[in-house]
Amino acid sequence: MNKKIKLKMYQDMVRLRRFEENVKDLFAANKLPGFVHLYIGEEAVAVGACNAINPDDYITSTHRGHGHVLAKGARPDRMFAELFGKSTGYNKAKGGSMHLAAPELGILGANGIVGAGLPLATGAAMTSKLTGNKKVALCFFGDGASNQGTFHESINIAAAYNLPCVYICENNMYAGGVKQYFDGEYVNEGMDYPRKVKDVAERAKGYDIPGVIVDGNDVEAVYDAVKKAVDRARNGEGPTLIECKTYKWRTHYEVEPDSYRTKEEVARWKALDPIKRYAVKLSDENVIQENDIKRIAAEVEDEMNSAIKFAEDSPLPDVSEALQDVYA
Ligand SMILES: Cc1ncc(C[n+]2csc(CCOP(=O)(O)OP(=O)(O)O)c2C)c(N)n1
Ligand SMILES: [Mg+2]
Repeated sequence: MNKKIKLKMYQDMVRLRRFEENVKDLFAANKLPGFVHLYIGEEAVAVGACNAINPDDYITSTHRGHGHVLAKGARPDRMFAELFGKSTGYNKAKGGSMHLAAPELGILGANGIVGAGLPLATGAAMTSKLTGNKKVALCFFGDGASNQGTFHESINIAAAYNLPCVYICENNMYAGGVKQYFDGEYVNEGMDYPRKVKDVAERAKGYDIPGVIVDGNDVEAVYDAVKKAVDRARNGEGPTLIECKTYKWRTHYEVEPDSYRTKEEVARWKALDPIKRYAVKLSDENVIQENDIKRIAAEVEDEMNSAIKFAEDSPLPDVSEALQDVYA
């Protein structure tokens, strides 16, 4: 991996983190309508994965989607505008946080329906196969979504037709407040957990496709696994299921009480901060110096401040537009 990609991935993770820290503060200040689910702590997954594909490849996302959308190349000013409900947002304020979409960038949408991105990505991969456009679809979804019927139906058809789709499960250990497995020895007695298998990747066996487990807080490990799966998909060898073990630092959605997990558990995962870990690794490799870290932080600060200003200064949509671009 060359130095340029490493530096870009570091900067991208800082951009995702600062975008969302700003969303957190703006939401707390009552400046954003609706709900927000934050991705803080999981940045290595979106950044590692999106740097392993081409700008015109497809992604589908989730209710926790700001990171995927930003990592795939969306502009923070138009993203903030969408969150603020302004007419300059990617979807003229009709998408908001959970339905941010930019098809012109291959971003087929964040999605408020758990598991709904899986058939969309599979359909995009089917388009690619039928038209021969050589594009690959990356499908981000959560551990909870892997218990939905859409997961099984989508992977079944993608496997059967060798579709160019890479299924990326972000196992952040919880679906809402429901723990997916005990973070240590796995003992599932009765109804403790909503899944019998410890690892989601295990389910790949049922579809005869590769199932890979990756440290989701290690951006290069994610990049390598996704690159391999993408090359395979582009060569017509079919889909891969990649399970990234990670953790959400904030609670399920902003302002929900964080009552379902211990402070010690959260602290243990915060110590595995994907951004700090990568800064240490890149300094050890002499790829990055202290002044680069400061420069990147300052650049990202400027980018986010002007993006927020753009959103704040933008007009609200006119009431006459209320029924435009509405299909259902
Ligand atoms: C079909 C459907 N069922 C339930 C919900 C309510 N809901 C929203 S997020 C969520 C948990 C999703 O967990 P996971 O897929 O692990 O994603 P995470 O929030 O951990 O990123 C649930 C049950 C929903 N939005 N859609
Ligand atoms: Mg989850």
